Amino acid sequence: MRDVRNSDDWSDDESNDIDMGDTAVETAKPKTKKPRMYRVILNNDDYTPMEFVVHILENFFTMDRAKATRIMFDVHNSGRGICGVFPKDIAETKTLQANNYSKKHNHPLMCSMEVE
Ligand code: TYC
Repeated sequence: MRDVRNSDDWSDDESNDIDMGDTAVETAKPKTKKPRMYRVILNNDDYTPMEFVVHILENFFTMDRAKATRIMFDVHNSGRGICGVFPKDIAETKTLQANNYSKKHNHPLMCSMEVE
C-alpha cells in the first residue's frame, strides 16, 4: 500500500475534487412562513368606567399606566383602538381573557380581533 503521510495528497491542489459535471444545484426554499398576525381591537361603549379599561390594558396587554390611559382615551374619542398585534392563538387568548373578565365584573366592554 502507498504511504500517504508525507505525500502531497493533503495539499490544496484540486486533483481530488469531484467533478459535478452538468448537475444543477438548487437553493433550498426556507421551510418556515411568518405567522399571520391579528389585531386585538377594543370597542368603545357608554358604560364601562375609564379606570376599568385602563386596568384591562395594563393587565392583559402589559401596558404601563401612561400608555393604557392614552389608548383608553383614543378609544373613548374615536370609537375603537388597537390593543396590540399578535399571532392568532395569543390574540384569541387575550380577547377571551379581556371579555371574560369584563363580563365577570358586569361591564359591557368588548374586545374583538381582525387579521392584519
Ligand atoms: N366611554 C367610556 C366612558 O365614558 C370609557 C370607555 C373607554 C369604555 C374605552 C370602553 O373601550 C372603552 N366611561
